[in-house]
Amino acid sequence: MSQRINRREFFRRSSRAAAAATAAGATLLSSGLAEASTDFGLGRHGSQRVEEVPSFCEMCFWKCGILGQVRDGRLVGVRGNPAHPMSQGHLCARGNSGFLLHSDPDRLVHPMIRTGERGEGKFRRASWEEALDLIATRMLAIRERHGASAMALAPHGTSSFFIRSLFRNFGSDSYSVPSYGQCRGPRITAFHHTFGADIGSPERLDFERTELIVLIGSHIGENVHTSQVHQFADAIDRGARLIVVDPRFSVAASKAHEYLPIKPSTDMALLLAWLHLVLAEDGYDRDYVERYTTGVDELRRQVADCTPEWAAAITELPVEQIVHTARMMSAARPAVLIHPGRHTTWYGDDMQRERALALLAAVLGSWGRPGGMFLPSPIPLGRPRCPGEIAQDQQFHMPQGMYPVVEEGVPSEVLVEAMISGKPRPVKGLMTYGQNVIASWPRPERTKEALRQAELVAVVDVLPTEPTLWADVVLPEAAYVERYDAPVAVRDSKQPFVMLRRPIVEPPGEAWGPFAIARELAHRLGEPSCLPCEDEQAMLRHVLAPLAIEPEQLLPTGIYELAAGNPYLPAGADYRFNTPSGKIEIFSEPLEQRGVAPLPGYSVHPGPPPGFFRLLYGRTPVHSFARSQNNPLLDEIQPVNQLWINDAKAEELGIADGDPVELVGADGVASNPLPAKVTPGIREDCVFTPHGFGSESPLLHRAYRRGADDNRFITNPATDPDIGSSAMRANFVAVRRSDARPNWKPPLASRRPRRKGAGR
Ligand code: MGD
Ligand code: MGD
Repeated sequence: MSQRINRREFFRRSSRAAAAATAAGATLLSSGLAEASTDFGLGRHGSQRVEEVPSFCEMCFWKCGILGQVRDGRLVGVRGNPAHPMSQGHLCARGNSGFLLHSDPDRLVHPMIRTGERGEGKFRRASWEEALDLIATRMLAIRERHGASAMALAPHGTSSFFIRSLFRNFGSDSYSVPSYGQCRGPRITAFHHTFGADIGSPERLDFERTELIVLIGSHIGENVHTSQVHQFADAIDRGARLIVVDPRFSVAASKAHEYLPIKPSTDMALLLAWLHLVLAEDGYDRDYVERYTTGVDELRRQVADCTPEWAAAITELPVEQIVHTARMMSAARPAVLIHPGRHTTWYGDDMQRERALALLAAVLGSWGRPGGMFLPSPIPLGRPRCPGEIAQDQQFHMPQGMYPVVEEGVPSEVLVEAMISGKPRPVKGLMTYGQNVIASWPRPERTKEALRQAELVAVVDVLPTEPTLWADVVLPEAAYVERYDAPVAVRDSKQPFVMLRRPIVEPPGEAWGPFAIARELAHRLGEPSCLPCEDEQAMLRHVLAPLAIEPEQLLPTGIYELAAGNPYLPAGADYRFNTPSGKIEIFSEPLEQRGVAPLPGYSVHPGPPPGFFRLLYGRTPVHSFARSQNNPLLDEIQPVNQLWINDAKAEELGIADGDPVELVGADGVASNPLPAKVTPGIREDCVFTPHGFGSESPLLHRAYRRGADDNRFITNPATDPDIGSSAMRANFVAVRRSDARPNWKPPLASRRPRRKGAGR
């Protein structure tokens, strides 16, 4: 049994330790890890006493608090940090197992230089000096010949903070982030153009006070963001009602009061009909709309014909259910929490679908109101900027009128095209930094083609995932339990706070932390003043300086809580939204001026041809994207993804539950085998599988070719014309039984021996 301490005791011990350290005049950070870990309280791991070091997780991007457990200098486990205001001591399976990344035998531990062909994954060991010199020499040559923006960056994750600054100092505005282009981009831009603010990450959703939750494709429970899952479950326990719109009977759908098994790709019609009903039946928040919004009359005209009958024919949902759910929202307003979704790049009109969703929240009066969407707290954090950085808003030059309201980076499609054809301007080099561009960008074969032609491919990673195979130079980064990162400010929580990541154990081999990698590369690029902090300690002080707190104050618990702002619109006072009109912009003139529809409208998306299904994908609770499949514990729990297929369709195809099956694309390419989950809980026109399986990297000994890679079949992304994000659900697959021998063992749950008497 591990020793548990309650929250008060936790703080008592931590502050006592911190006080003792301060009294002794200890410079905790400069003397590093040893003091840091002994300074924090002791805990237990099984029967062993361990030191516990607070930090935060990076198995996904929710950043839950962890306590790394160290015994005799070895990392033996982690548990949730009870001081973390959001995760409050809870961790998911990935968070609990993530520490095994430290000892993964496949880890990248030395810099490497390619010896074989691109894609072969053949390397020789190199020194850091040689590897960095090679990257710098080629980057400078590319800049010399083609301009700085011909060197592109594909960053993701907390550690890419410094390299992004360095690239902007180098002069390059070519970067592509999946968190925008393949994830949150549509909602970020839609919410900015409506409320003058994003919904944030974590999403500022008021689960604590809501009366009605509406999930449109958000499969909370399979999509595991620990604190959000808890908040969701608590809200349901408390009696909040739940509407779930999903073509698949998801975990969340199983809790729903109203489940709408919508025809995939038709959510826009449902949203427009809901807007029509809420406005036509006077179910909207008239005072709020008059006071805070502009353009409701134009919206009323826009949705005049979007009757429930019209939407029912498109969505294949009953008219009565569309009407009933609209009335549920009107009755619960403003305490209606319409989840904006997170992976929002679906069908190609995604920015507009998110606008429709935002407008529904606006007319129900939910933005800035209890039970709806709350407001952020401003936290000024420093940034070790490079003095020569180009302006943040400088964007990759796109041809006139192309993706007119893209907000962050270059759409991956544009970058890949630029690497292959040199249009609209040449991109000759790519550095991936914490991003798997082969598993995460659509059309992976085209991405490989771009990598094949590049003058430089540099990969900074912790594991040899697919991009490594294509690298000229591989740099091994210290994993999240082994390094400092820039402190992270969480503004999007009712209790705002800052958290610290620090090393819990030494990195294996010669892996380096991100600050050292960026600094050393900066020197070689002739930018010695870039990242103007001497070392990591100075960096921490610099980032925290605007808050007038010292890094030592974060050491005891890893967390520093800040004064909270008002999460709701101030009653009775005027409020100016950060939009040109100062109001919530229902009709958006700025969009219209950029040639984008100022109000959302319906467009038809082609359906699957005969014999094909629409390929839907999503999350599975115990894995993250394509980054966790090599973890031995998570692999035990879930070694392979399953293919959800409708039972009637499966019968037609002669497929039984558990049979190995293959996906077959329009180009005839078949996937690795994966087990079928035959169920009435999915519509007949689509199949579903969790993303991230079927790695093509033989250097990953567990993950290699285990299960099917959804991304291999995303060959026809319908790029959003407004922001260039990759709509990934516009692809169709056939399904057939597979003759291949399954290369997975049964998942843990089905192997566990039954207890005597169980099930009687
Ligand atoms: P991962 O598969 O997690 O996804 O996109 P990515 O972040 O690219 O790949 C992360 C890479 O970073 C891996 O190579 C991993 O080994 C490496 N890595 C992990 N930790 C570290 C670290 O600490 N430092 C460094 N340097 N490297 C590290 C995710 C993106 O994918 C997102 S956010 C979404 S929502 C989209 N989802 C999605 C989907 O569902 N289906 C398909 N087909 N594509 C998708 N693309 C998007
Ligand atoms: P979506 O892809 O929008 O993801 O999580 P979400 O934002 O919840 O939702 C997938 C659901 O949409 C599925 O249930 C699918 O059946 C349904 N769906 C498919 N097509 C349609 C449609 O046309 N209409 C409707 N209404 N529904 C449809 C993604 C989120 O998950 C993200 S972006 C990240 S970065 C995190 N990643 C992650 C992870 O990798 N692993 C785990 N365990 N949790 C994660 N949480 C986060």
